[in-house]
Formats: sequence, C-alpha cells, structure tokens
Amino acid sequence: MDASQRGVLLNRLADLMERDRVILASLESLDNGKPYAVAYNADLPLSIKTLRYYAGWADKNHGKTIPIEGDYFTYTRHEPVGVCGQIIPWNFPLLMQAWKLGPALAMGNTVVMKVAEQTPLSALHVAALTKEAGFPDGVVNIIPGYGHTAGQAISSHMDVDKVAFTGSTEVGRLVMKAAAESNVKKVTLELGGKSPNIIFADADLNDSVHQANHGLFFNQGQCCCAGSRTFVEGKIYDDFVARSKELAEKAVIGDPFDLKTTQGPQVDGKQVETILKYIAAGKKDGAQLVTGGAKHGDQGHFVKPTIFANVKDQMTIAQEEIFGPVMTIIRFDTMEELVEKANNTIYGLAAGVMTKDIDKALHIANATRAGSVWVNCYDVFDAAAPFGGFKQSGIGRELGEYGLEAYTEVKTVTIKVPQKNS
Ligand code: TXE
Repeated sequence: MDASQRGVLLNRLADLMERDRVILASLESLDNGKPYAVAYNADLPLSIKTLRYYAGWADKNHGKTIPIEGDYFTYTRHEPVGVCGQIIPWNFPLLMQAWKLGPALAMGNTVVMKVAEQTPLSALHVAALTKEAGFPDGVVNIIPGYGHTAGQAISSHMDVDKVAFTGSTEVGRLVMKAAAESNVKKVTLELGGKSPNIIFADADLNDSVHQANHGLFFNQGQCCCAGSRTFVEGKIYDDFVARSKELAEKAVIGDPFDLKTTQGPQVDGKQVETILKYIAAGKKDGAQLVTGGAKHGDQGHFVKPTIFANVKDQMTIAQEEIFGPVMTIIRFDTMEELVEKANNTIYGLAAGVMTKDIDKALHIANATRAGSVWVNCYDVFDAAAPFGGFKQSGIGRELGEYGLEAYTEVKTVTIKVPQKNS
C-alpha cells in the first residue's frame, strides 16, 4: 500500500471514532468509571486528534542522502519495524490505544495489541471500526486477555519484532526481560511516576491551588504523570493547604453518567485496597491527614479526595506511586533543598512549576530530571509534543515526530558510483 494510503485509512478511522463518539465515551465510562463528561470531552477528542496527527506523518517520514567519503552514494530508507506487540493499561484505554496505533500504523507496521483486562470494551469497538475503515485483514489485531498469559506471550514471542508497553514499572521490567530472553525485540516502556509539582510563593495562589488539584485528582488520581508530590514554598504553605482542602471537598463524587459528577469510582477493588494501604502508611509515618482518608459511601469503589500535609520526602506516600486521589503536600524553603528533593525519586516522568519568575521557572525546567515539564500549567497534552520518562519512568518517547522512531527501522544503502559528487 502507498504510504499516503495509510494516512487515508487512519483519517477514516478517526472519522469513524468521531461518528461513534457517544458510544465510545459511554463504553469508556462504563468500563473505567471515569465521568462520561470527561470521556466525551477529553479522552475522545485527544484520541481522535492523535490518529489524525499520525495520519499526516504516513508519507512524511523520509530518509536522507549522506555524503560519505569515497565514490559512493549513500542514502537511508525508513522502513517499518514489522510486527509490533503493544500492551496497554486501563487508566486511559482509548487514548493509550491511539498513542500506540497511530505511529505504528502510520509507519507501515502491523500490530498485535493487548488491552487491559479491566477495560477491553472501547478498544474492541475501535477494532471493529478499523475493519470498517478498510485496514487490510491481519494488520490490526486487538486482543483482550490477562497480563501473565496474553501479555507475556507478546513480550516473549519470537515473531514479534517490537514491544511497546505502558503500565507499572514492575511489569515493565518483566516485559523487558522477556524481550531480552526471547528474540531481543525492541522495547519501549512508559511506566510509573511520582512527579513533583512545585508551587512558589510568588505564583497566583488561587491558580496554583486549582492547577495542583487538577494535576493530582484528574482521572481519580489514576494518571502516570499525576503531580503526586506537591512542593509548596514555606511562606504560603498553610494557606495553600487550607485552600486545597476546601477545593478537594467540593468534588462531586458519584455515578459517572451523571453530568455533574467530577469524580467517579476507582477502576476496581484491588486499586481501592492499594490506595487505602497507602493512606494507612501516611498516617503511620506521621503525615497530617487534612481531609478524606477513607472510602466514600458503602457501595462501589469510591475513595474520598484525600490530602496529607507535613509530608516528609522520605515517607512511603512521597516515594511510591499511589495511583489514587491522594495528594501529598511537602514544604520547601530554599531552591537547593527543593531541587534535591524534587529529583529524589526513582521516577522521572513529569514536573510542574508555578511561578511568575522566569528565572526560577527555567531553573526548575532545566534541573528536574523529567520527560515533561509544565510551567504555570499541568497535564497539557498534544499529539505533536513528545511524552515519556527519564530514569525508571520508561524508555523512549511517544507522540510527536519523536514517537516515529520506535516504529521505524533505519536502513543504510550504499552504492558504488563512478564518481561521487558529495
Ligand atoms: O498494572 P500492570 P496494574 C501502575 C499504578 C498501578 C499499578 C498496578 O501504580 O497502581 O501500576 O496497576 C499487562 N507481561 N500503573 O496492575 O499490571 C496488564 O494486563 C505482559 C501505571 O493494572 O502494569 C495490562 O494490560 N503484560 C500506569 C498492562 O500490563 C502484563 C498505568 C498494565 O498492567 C504482565 C497502569 C506481564 N507479565 C498502572 N502483567 C501508567 N504508566 O500509566 C500485566 N500485564
């Protein structure tokens, strides 16, 4: 198929998702528990835009001609990697699917994707849409299944050329190991995070409280890039904590299909247990529970928005990924202490900084070991801007032009010529 035709198919898929936006957003809420309004207004448009963005790249991933020494003509071809295994999680099922299908299909690969066992429905509907869009048989294969069986089969398969995984760091390690022990397939990983979100005293306080609230509580706190360590400058610390409490308590918790709901249930009971375990650890370690700290109601997997203040950097709740609506607020007084603490984590996915001082913003942007830094904003995503982790948050980048690399093999062709003109 012509490269341009792959772009046509991806655009057709995006159009079909747009047509079925209500169905897909409904399935997403039903499966994951996220508020329908969020699925409809955030997950769907972001997923559709990702496919359209990569549709545009289908015929634009050119090779180069390279002036090597001697009478040769050398050029590179950008070829597909081949069969790409893709394993995705449950927190943004449609979006993670689009992030992975977009670049893989645009670059001419075939895909075997295992969706998360908690949330297979929307992905299976998209699978049907790929048929309707006209992708040839066998190009897009979507499998529901468990990690230790279907996921493991992908990462250890001898005929899979590449595996892309999004999920926990623990499983990322297993995927990498299986890849190494089988056919040394290429590996890209997007793993956990414990991202610092830094609030300086000079920033607009109201804005900062809202930004930090959204950066942590969005998607029931189930975001890999959640601003889960909120660092607040001493001068405004008490005020910030009080206002954050007030805002967190305004969350409307309940039925995801009620359009007023801002916080739905966690994805499942196992996730709730993990969150409650971390809340208990926070209390035991001596952090101050400001609000929440328990399940909400006696039905379903709801957790109250929870805030801990006086959190010390080395506490478990400040070091391990909770993946739930639990905010930990840490005080800082000097820039040096701040940078050291902000980087004192095994992760390096994202960082945020709120300040009116451009020097401070740039210093933090340079000094934090993180794949994305948001200044005076948080969680700003665009299909054109790369995303991925430093340190144990992952390997490789998704989105943007950088996202093409993982799905491209570079072939160097050198031809002897009578006379080179380099
Ligand atoms: O993740 P898993 P879980 C983090 C978050 C959360 C924790 C556990 O901290 O609390 O992980 O969540 C598949 N070989 N994140 O248990 O197990 C699995 O079927 C191959 C961060 O749900 O990592 C699913 O499709 N695959 C995160 C996918 O891996 C395996 C998103 C992710 O599940 C496998 C989700 C195996 N042996 C959780 N075992 C992020 N970075 O956004 C499981 N899987």
